[in-house]
Amino acid sequence: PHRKELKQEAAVRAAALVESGMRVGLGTGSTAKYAILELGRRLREGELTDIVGVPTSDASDTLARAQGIEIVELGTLELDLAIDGADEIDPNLDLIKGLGGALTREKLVELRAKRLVIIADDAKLVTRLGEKAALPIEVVRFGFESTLARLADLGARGTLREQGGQAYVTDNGNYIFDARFGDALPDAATLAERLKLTPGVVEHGLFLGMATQAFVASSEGVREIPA
Ligand code: DER
Repeated sequence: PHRKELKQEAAVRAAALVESGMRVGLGTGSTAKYAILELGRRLREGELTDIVGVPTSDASDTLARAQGIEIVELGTLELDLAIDGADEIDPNLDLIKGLGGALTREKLVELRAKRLVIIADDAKLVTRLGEKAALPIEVVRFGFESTLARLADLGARGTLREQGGQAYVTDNGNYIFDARFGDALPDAATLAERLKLTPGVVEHGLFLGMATQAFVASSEGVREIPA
């Protein structure tokens, strides 16, 4: 099957965990999109009722509303389940996220979920975070050059994300720096801490100890982690 069907299958498995009455965190990206579409289908076919969604991006907000999902503000809500994609998944279910530009709202929503279900194809599996994907770091626009210099002092090498020849701007009005740390990378937890202590940094794409399970699709089918 093609990558599209793989993503779709993983998304259907995650959406099947949603029960009527649940409060659901709605992820962002091409895989999370399938989960939102599947929730819409289940609602339309009467399999599900009375769910509310908290979207992690303007794009997912628009998509979810179009699917007939009732949208609510995060506020101080506790969510039953959040479903989202990832850029990298390591054996401990630690993640790199943010290639879709929604990392800050994703992290804020997903920290409020009792369960964070990750959906992806097997291309996202790594043995060590940083093997394949850059680490997205959201920075405030004001003085971003000096923030990038502070990140370089931490060993970061990378580029300011662009879109259509302009600097990419997140839903929160910030920029994103896609960073690589090479082998100088301290362990993920240390790096996460150092990034949060860096003035000008809003959030980073290390999602450590947050995911509770993952559905990973490959040509052999959908694998659940933990098994
Ligand atoms: O930006 C994000 O965090 C997305 O979830 C991204 O990491 C996964 O997007 P994809 O499902 O389109 O690969």
